[in-house]
Amino acid sequence: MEIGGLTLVTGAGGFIGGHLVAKLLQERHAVRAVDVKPTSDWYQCFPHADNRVLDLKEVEACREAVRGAARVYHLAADMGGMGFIESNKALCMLSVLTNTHALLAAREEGVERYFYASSACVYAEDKQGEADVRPLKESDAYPAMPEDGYGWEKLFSERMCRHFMEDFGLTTRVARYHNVYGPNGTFRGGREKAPAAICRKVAHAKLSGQHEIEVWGDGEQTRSFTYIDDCIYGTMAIMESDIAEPINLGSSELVTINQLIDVVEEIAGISVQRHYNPSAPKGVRGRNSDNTLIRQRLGWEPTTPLRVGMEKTYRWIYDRLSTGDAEIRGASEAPAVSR
Ligand code: GKE
Repeated sequence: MEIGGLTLVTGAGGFIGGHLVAKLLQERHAVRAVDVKPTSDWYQCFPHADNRVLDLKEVEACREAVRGAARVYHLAADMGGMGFIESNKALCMLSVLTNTHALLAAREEGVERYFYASSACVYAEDKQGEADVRPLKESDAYPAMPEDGYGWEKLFSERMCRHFMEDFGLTTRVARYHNVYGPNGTFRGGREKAPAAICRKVAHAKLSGQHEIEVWGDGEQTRSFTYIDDCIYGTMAIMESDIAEPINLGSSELVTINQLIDVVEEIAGISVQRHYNPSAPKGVRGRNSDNTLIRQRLGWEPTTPLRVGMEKTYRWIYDRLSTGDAEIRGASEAPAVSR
């Protein structure tokens, strides 16, 4: 017997979307999973979900996706790590079409709650100029100077969610994700983020016997990395909360990229020579999540230690590289979900 009404997840073929569908099904929700990619290209695809391939830049496709849904998790976006968003600013901004059309359709359908996946890329760049960065509070998004392209789309879409709530009464919830990582996500091809990229490079070094890797930048830039299980738990908690303003959803464990590499070397059991490439995409110098608000409002914050999450991520990537498997699992491989 399913719980509550139908839940729509857009971007369901992607990394975070796939994990969210899995969790919702596990908790016995009825799920419609939508992505623009064919299901054979989804990281996870579950037979028990109502899986649909739709281009949500089209408003009619959004109307079909939203039809009958009580809740919408809008994760669909054309995005990736720094290697992608620095060189695809227009493509990233076109994601504004999907959120705008999804909001229109959700309002028309009378959806009960609408979650929008925003990003730490909305934060003002002048607050992220030092490696020893002060953790970002939600108010640090203004005065606005977000990441070019992608960050502006995310910030604009946050405000669309706010005004659809204020003017039309649609209950919207917004979380700003801080560099989410974990298994069942991309680790090669250009859209990968640093955790998966470093796992791939070290795993390849181990498998090839060539113990050297390229590192983008000088390795002293800092980030916090959020394990996928924390992201999913926080996403579902924020959806059901009374938190009406955008809120950080991120780890507060700040590390340099060199320290990230140290962690992966220790997991892999090898050490690698590091070739630093200062001309590679770098993004901001430092970024960390201030979790004061989420602790106050939810009595919780992401706590999975980087070492724990990276062990799971590295093992998954190493296994794929060593067996030559693709990273996508598609409909055939995804684990069956007990109802
Ligand atoms: N992707 C990647 N690949 N990054 C590397 C690599 C590598 O091989 N080697 C070092 N880095 C460095 C990058 O130069 C950057 O300074 C840092 O790791 C993190 O890069 P990233 O994971 O690609 O992306 P960012 O954290 O800079 O930005 C991402 O933030 C997310 C939200 O926190 C965005 O690309 C979005 O994925 C998202 O908004």
